[in-house]
Amino acid sequence: MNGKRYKKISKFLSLILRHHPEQIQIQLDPSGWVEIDTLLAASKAHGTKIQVEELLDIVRQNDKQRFSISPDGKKIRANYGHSVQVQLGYHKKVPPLFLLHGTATRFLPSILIEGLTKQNRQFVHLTTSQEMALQVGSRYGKAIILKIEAEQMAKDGYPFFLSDNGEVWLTDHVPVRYIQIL
Ligand code: HQG
Repeated sequence: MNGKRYKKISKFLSLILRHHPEQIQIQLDPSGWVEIDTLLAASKAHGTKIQVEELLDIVRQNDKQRFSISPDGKKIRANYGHSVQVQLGYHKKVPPLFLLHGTATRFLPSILIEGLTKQNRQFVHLTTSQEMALQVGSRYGKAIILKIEAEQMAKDGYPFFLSDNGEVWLTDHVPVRYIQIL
């Protein structure tokens, strides 16, 4: 297995399937899916040649299960992280008592005023994994973990969705009163 190449392709797929399908002149359907054949042909035409077996292997082995293949095996989509408008069709689900959000200390002043907002994405992303929260926060600077009173939020009527990777929780906005600094 070529780890470096797989990581590069995974990043490419995230870019195309979450943010900029137009960069290789493809369109996602309203639920974020695209035909694998269409994706691979367009990728090739734009200089990124990926074999179908390789794509399937990357989806299977992906450390964060970022992508799904449709049940008929013909389409692919990203499981979370979108900035493009898609209807993922996830059902509301009661979250665990607490969820975590990794961020950078420099964002704290603003977060403590506005709460967690989705920025460029369609949702605020939360996790149960301390390790993942740390890693996610450190992408933007000195990492800090916020503990979110998720179950209470759900009781108060805020919807939560669990992405198809089984690990990333999605919600629209986390008001300040549900946020604790770990
Ligand atoms: C911060 C990764 C100022 C927020 C992860 C974050 C995730 C605020 C940044 C997924 C704020 C947005 C998404 C406010 C939130 N004021 N800053 N009011 N509210 N922020 O990248 O959650 O590896 O859009 O704390 O695992 O970091 O790509 O979101 O620091 O699941 O698959 O604004 O991406 O997955 O950053 O990451 P992002 P995120 P992948």
